[in-house]
Amino acid sequence: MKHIMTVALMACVAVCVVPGLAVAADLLTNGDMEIDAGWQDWGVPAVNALSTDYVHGGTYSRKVQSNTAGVGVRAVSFTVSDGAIFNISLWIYSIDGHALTVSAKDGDWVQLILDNITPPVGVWTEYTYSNVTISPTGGGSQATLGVYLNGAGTSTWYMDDAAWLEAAIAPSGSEIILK
Ligand SMILES: [Ca+2]
Repeated sequence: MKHIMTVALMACVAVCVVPGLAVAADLLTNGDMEIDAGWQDWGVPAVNALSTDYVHGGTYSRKVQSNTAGVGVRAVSFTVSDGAIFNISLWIYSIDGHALTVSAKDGDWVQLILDNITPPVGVWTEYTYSNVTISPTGGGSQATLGVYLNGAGTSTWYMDDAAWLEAAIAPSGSEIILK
């Protein structure tokens, strides 16, 4: 037991007190879609609601129905820092396989991600974007992540387990001090 505690303490010395070692923190509000908050209309979708129809994790997902190109839902705006690097991901379940667009904006509302996808029907699919870098002046409070209908038509889809995480930045050797 003493040995285990010593190892744990050493791990904490190495990880917990090293300045600059990034710990991933999700900047999205309600990324797991478990409550009715954090996701607002982008345009005027027919449906933007908490749902239990199809769920990736937990009890709820967010149901979206859009009948208009460019219309869907997005995360309530949040703040990112200049030059920050993020790993962004979300899960989508499509009822009809209609083309959608995954879009992310930086803190100045400049496009970060613009990914036109054709989600498969009836299966949860993860979309991941690694090492997405905010420009040296791209910080600000308008960052968002959203999904909208790509092109004319109508589509119903579900979203769950979205995350906007600080990318872990490996410290240089000189920053690690083991005692
Ligand atoms: Ca969920």
